[in-house]
Amino acid sequence: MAETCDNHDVVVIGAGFAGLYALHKLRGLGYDVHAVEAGSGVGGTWYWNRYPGARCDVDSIDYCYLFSPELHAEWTWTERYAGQPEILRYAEHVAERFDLLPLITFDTRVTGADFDSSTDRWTVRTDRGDEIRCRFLITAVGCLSAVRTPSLPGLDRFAGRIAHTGRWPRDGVDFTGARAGVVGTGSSGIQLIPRIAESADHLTVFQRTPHYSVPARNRPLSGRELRSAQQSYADAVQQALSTSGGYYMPPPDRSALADPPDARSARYERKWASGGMEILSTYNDLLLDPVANDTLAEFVRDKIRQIVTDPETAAALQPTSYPIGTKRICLDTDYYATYNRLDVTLVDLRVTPIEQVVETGVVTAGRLHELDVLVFATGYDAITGPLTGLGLRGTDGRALAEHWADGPQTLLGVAVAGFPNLFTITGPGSPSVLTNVIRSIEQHVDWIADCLEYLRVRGATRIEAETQAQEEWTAQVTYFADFTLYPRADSWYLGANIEGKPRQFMPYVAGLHTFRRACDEVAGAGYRGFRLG
Ligand code: NA7
Repeated sequence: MAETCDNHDVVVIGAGFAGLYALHKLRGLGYDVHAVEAGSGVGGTWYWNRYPGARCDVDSIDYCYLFSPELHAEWTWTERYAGQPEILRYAEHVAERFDLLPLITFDTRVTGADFDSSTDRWTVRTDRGDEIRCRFLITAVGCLSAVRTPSLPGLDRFAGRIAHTGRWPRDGVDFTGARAGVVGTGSSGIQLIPRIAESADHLTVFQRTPHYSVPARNRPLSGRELRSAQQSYADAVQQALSTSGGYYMPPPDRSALADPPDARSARYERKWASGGMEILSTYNDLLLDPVANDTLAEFVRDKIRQIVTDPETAAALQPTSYPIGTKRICLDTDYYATYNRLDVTLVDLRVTPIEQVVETGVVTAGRLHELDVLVFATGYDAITGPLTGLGLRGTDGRALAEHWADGPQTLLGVAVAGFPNLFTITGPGSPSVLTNVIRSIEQHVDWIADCLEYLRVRGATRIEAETQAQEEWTAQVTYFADFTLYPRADSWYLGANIEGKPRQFMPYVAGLHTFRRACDEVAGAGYRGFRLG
């Protein structure tokens, strides 16, 4: 944006799935709304994560918008789990179909924003020197967008190519004949590793913590499945309203400990054979009871022992330090079998940590692993990182990062005390990362839009979360999490992957349906817990 644009009703930061829907919804209600996007195109996560093998871990027939029946009817997915290029095409299609591109300024990063209490307006600053004023500011920056590269000693000396999965170069990385290294074995690493192994001369995987992974069993969707999905729009809408994850999954009806071991294994085998994270809903207590949980964890460990032929490598790949499912379970295609290739080496960093990076590679315990390309699949400063990085200042002049120095506090995940007229789609305290995120996004945006309408009708120009209501909501998020096994893993849900980050479980675990009810109750009570002016 070359000029300063005054007086938008709403500025949206980000043009991923949340930003696109916010633009469409609010323009439809007559607001003057504009988005600022750091990338050169729409798609957010799916714009940046172009690494080989990048793929959704939610079924594609669910991982799409429901706000438009026409869009739902006309789009055809090709695979059970859509790959990054297809999801990006979908986001681009949505932006074009609903004529959203003129509302977006690309290649522009928000660097700060201040609220002026005398005018009830935000002033947003960008890295292009713009100042944009708006009544309402909506962050649509995603939960996994602040990439994190470990500060390994000597990294700047490395003479080869470096890439991060979350900022993959648009022109790609050629692994043909290369000696490649991957640091990190979460969802991104597990998707990427088998694909690099196919073309690299040699691949070295640097693993700190083994993650649990189950087969995706990705496959083309049949015509029958697609017709059925397209015809069941009304069911999908109903499921969005009534289910915990925002889409249908058969509800488990009993404890893992109610079945004898043979019957239990047979059930797990069926889920393993059909693939996907549904294996976690085989029983109703897998995320609640450590003994129940360990039956599934042991089943997966046993699979690893069966697949990986070298016993030492198989042992290093078996997760034991946290309950299965308490870090997001990974879906893979041939991940464990990749370690049977002679040109793939696993380095267990718990035994031999990285000492330094040198010009020619990575040194662990005095041994040099020579590399031409070094890939970091080392994740994100999740959920809060994208928000604290925006430079937002509250009415007291303090940055959001300062407000959250002891852990994030929000009301319903979408509002922060001291930051009037700010809405944080998928913020901490929202269920989004434990659900089909697009369903959560649609709920959040619809709720925000209703809220703006409520203010407009009353001629109000300001809304702000009350501190006490925010404290109660944040306490409730922790209270629900403590009923589960989630807090037992050093996961990004807790901020545990970032040194010095306060350890606080951030997602709301009680499900999207319960969250929706809580949000509707607040709205129905005249935005209880918010101060309007
Ligand atoms: P994740 O799931 O946060 O995984 C990051 C991986 O990188 C994980 O294995 C980390 O090990 C590892 N890591 C992080 N820092 C280091 C250092 N310093 N040294 C070695 N290894 C390190 O990120 P992803 O991108 O894979 O997935 C993010 C989400 O995207 C995922 O949950 C899905 O929702 C989709 P650790 O476990 O911390 O020991």
